[in-house]
Amino acid sequence: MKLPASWRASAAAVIATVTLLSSGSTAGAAPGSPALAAAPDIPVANVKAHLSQLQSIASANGGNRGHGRTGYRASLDYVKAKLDAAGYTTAVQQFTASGRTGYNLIADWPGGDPNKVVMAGSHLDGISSGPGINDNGSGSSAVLETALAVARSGYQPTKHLRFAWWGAEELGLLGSRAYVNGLSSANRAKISGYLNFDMIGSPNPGYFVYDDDPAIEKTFKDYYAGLGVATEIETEGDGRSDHAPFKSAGVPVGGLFTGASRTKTAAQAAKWGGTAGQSFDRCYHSSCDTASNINDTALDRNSDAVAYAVWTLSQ
Ligand code: DTR
Ligand code: CA
Ligand code: ZN
Ligand code: ZN
Repeated sequence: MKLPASWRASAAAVIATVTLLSSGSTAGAAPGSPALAAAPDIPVANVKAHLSQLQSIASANGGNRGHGRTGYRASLDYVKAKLDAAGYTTAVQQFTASGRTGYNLIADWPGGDPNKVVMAGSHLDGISSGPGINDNGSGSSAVLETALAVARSGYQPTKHLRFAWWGAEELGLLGSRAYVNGLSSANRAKISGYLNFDMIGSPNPGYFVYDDDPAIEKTFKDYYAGLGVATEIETEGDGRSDHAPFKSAGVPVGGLFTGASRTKTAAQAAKWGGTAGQSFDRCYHSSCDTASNINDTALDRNSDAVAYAVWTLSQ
């Protein structure tokens, strides 16, 4: 999906322009924060509170948070308000897809080396026929709560932190593709890694790690090894979520996934619990993907994994 020529000059310029027009403080954390900090625990209750808000938003907007519909923009406004209040510099990037206006939300944490940007993102849109809570309120809420934890802790990493919530993923990764296509090659080269979180709270969860960039993969595997939880390589996601445009552009990528419509095997149930012979998420792309379609343990573990990776890869 091509952006207007004026945008292709430099996404940074576009975002900077939009940033100037948007609210959002530029107040960063106090200088002198500890350089090597351990990631905090992410309270799963906070993540679930975001999911509850997204559920309410869907319920108040025709039952969905789909691209081009009021529920999507209300979801973005909810996330943006939290980030603006926490001191992020936010920008809303607009694009058109399938004749409807779509939006990406980009949030920069002030500070860090602008030539070494660590990004964490998730698609905020859902399907048009349901609330999209696991797919992908789960990833969006975990990334939001991690960003808020950065602000709460006053974390000042060596690298620059940027968080993103993508529009129109369900139509073909259109929001993240628009963002990557809009980056100048110089700005693209500044992104040292992109972490993607798409379905990380499946009700019958597996623990899958993307096998793209080895260093990012190891970071996630180290985290789960510390928990004593086995992981498997994610094999069905290539090209199916928002890491794909970044990978195509040469950016190191990684991420986590708890499973969709594939069936959990007996061997997987033996190591992870849950129900063998049943889908990891039997409400995938269904109207039953509601706030009750979440496994809290998986959501908690993966939210903590998001924070662990952001802290580890930004120091
Ligand atoms: N979350 C799905 C895309 C998807 C399906 N399988 C995987 C595996 C790994 C990452 C993403 C996916 C969607 O948005 O439709
Ligand atoms: Ca936690
Ligand atoms: Zn998804
Ligand atoms: Zn989906």
